[in-house]
Amino acid sequence: MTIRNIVAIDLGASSGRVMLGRYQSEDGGLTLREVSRFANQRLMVEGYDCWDVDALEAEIRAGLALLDSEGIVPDSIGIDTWGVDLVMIDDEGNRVGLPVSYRDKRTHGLMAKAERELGRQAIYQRTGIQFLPFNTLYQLRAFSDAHPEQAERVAHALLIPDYLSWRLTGQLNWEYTNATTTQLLNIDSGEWDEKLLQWAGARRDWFGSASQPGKRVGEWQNAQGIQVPVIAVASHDTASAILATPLSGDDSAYLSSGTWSLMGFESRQPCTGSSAMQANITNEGGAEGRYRVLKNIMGLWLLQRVCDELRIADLCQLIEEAAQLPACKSIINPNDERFINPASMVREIQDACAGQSMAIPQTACELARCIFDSLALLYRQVMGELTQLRGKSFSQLHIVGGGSQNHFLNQLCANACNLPVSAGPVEASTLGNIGCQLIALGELADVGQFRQRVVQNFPQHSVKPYHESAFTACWPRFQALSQPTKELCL
Ligand code: ADP
Ligand code: LRH
Repeated sequence: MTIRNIVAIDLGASSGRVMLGRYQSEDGGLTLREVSRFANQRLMVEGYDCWDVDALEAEIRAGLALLDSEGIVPDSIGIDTWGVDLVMIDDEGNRVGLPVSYRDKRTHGLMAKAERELGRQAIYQRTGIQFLPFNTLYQLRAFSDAHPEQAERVAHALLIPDYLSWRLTGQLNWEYTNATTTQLLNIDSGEWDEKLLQWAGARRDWFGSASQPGKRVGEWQNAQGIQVPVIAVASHDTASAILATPLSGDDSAYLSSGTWSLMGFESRQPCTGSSAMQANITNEGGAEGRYRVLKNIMGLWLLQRVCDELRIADLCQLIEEAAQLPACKSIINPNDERFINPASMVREIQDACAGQSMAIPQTACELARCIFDSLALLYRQVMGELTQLRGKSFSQLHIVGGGSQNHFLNQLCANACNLPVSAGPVEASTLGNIGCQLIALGELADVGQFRQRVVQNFPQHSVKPYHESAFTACWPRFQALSQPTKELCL
């Protein structure tokens, strides 16, 4: 029996984990074991909202050391994380500036400035990437405007997974799927776009050419001096999640549900026409030349913040209580930019409801119900945009990620979109990370074969839609509400 031990380091915006995948070549059996799990917390440094990349690195090394202490030598290691954020280093390998988070306000106004100076259509045609105010394009401009003396010292700009794999191996790499999230990669050439880099105040030599997922970047050395290959997987967590989503054909859509909800479909061709731009649909890079045609929805971030503020420890009970409440008493547009990082999410939701003369949610479960109904309505809206773009309806929606454990929200989503839902796998990003390594090691032929292994080893939960009259009744109101609000993506 040949067993492969594959380590996936999977960092989401809310938590990170070191996971061990054990794959049996003969029967295709795949199991997952959580080696360690840790919170990913942002902290204020010098007035900036930052990631604690040193703490994350320490957690990664601790997880690898745990495996070491068990005598497990991995066949390979892969790292995936959230997109768009980066770390700068000088030519001696010291960090330059701070690892600022995409939630920081430093990019305020810069997306509008770029549109004025370069043209919205020109930026979209060059990149095919949605307009999000925190894209790396705007983050780099914020950095170079505020700290020109630091920009002078930069030798390399590394996205978070590339930074962490450099810390483990000493080798530089710029992985393609995550590079596309920057809005700096030219969609036609696959190279960094000189004009956009120039606008951002970034030098071309800060970046190397983007590498396709599956490249062996270097080696990490364990305590016994054994060299373990580090593979640059589809290092954008959403790319990894989609890689592990068992899409059952061209008519399947996906919803990667975590801090963010990423709803879309897979395509061999990008969708960069005017209706795609109008709807702010993105074309992020996927494995094997596929595009992830999708839209960002602000997702369970709203709930995470409410739970933190109200110190809710039992999420399952909160969901259960929210499910008992009447539907659609208060609704908001979750993509309103006011929810990106408000001082208080509870107050922001209450103010948004008051501003629309709606019932003001007071308790944690009323707030949760408002978030769930509003997300479901936004899912319906985005599903409509995707359907229109494709010119063909979908027959199924796959919900993956931590949020797929929320059976109540899965049901609301099925009802709102009027589509059968298949929920799971929960650890989709981790699995996609492992899948890419198995392909790189020659254990599996391609993504299609890996998805068969996902179906074989990780059961999914089916949800049938039923008619929800409250959604039908408040749909016009939601549409009216989401028109004039300042959308994160518009
Ligand atoms: P990220 O990768 O962005 O950090 P995850 O995919 O880990 O996010 O998903 C985190 C979300 O999953 C949480 O915000 C929470 O709403 C949801 N979640 C986690 N565990 C459960 C659970 N047992 N039941 C329902 N929802 C859950
Ligand atoms: C989800 C995610 C998403 C990005 C956002 C920054 O974790 O990677 O795909 O848009 O974080």
